[in-house]
Amino acid sequence: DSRIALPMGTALDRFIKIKQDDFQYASGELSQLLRDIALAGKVVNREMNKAGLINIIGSIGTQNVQGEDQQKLDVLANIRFVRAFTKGQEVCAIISEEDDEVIEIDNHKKYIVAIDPLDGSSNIDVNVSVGTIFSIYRRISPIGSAVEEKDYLQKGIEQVAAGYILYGSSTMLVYTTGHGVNGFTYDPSLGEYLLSHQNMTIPENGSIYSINEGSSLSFDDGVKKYISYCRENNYSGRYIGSLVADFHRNLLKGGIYIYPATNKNPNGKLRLLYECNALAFIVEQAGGKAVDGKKRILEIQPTSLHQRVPFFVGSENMVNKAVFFNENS
Ligand code: P6P
Repeated sequence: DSRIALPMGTALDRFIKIKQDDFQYASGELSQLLRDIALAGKVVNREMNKAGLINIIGSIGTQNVQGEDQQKLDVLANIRFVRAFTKGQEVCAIISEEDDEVIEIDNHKKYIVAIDPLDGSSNIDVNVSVGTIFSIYRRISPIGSAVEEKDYLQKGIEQVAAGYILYGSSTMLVYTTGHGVNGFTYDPSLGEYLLSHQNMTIPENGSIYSINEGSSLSFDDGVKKYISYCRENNYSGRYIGSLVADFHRNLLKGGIYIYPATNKNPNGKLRLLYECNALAFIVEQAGGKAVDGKKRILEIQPTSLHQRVPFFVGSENMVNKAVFFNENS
């Protein structure tokens, strides 16, 4: 059984060390940054578990850059992750769903982080799993200079690491540094993430499709035809309404998640920089595929911090079939 109960620190070092020769950067700094993320995830996890008991559920009356009500926990999560990156001293700038502008930390550091601190936060007060999604890039401009647009509008193929934390029936950290995908399950009794899913791969076929069919009338013909194809093949519709939870289940079992263009969201709802690129990197590293309906997500040149893209992600053969219907409609 590949489930090795190794403390993350050891496993993380072990994985980073094994890959040291392939690693372009001082892996110690990247592994430290991943530890900073893991630590912030422990804190958010603790607050999440208390959410039902103390008054941090529900919105605080403010809205984020997306015009979405900010739930108290997503504001708290944003504070925790920004603080972890500031204290961790590895990051020069952060792009967060919760902040309109780039958060500049320290021009003398080399890593850029794009993060959705708590995606699906509207699910918190109904006790449905939510998640943190992050991407890590190496800055292009010289260390010591001011961070520039070219540093934080990099294509997804430039990511040095990406991952998510799923706050579900158990809390899991799943990430890649470009050498496969590994999953760590948090053990609160030890305060450690234990390596529970080594070298995760997504089945190339699946029979689960995840899409909000309430928007069907406004789907493009290609999407409508693909959904009909899923029904004709007796696939199961599974849509939690929380991207990380749907993505994670499909990663383990095989499946496809689609958030296409709709009347309400003509470019889709999900954001390229801190949602789609990270999950696209992970799914490709696990043997799957991620496109905007035609083009590989990781090759899209970002033009703005909070831009949205249509998102088709999951088992390779399922994504290929969806693209086929898109291109032949
Ligand atoms: P809809 C949550 O707000 C989110 O960003 C994803 O986690 C989720 O998959 C999607 O939006 C749900 O959106 O329009 O189907 O309610």
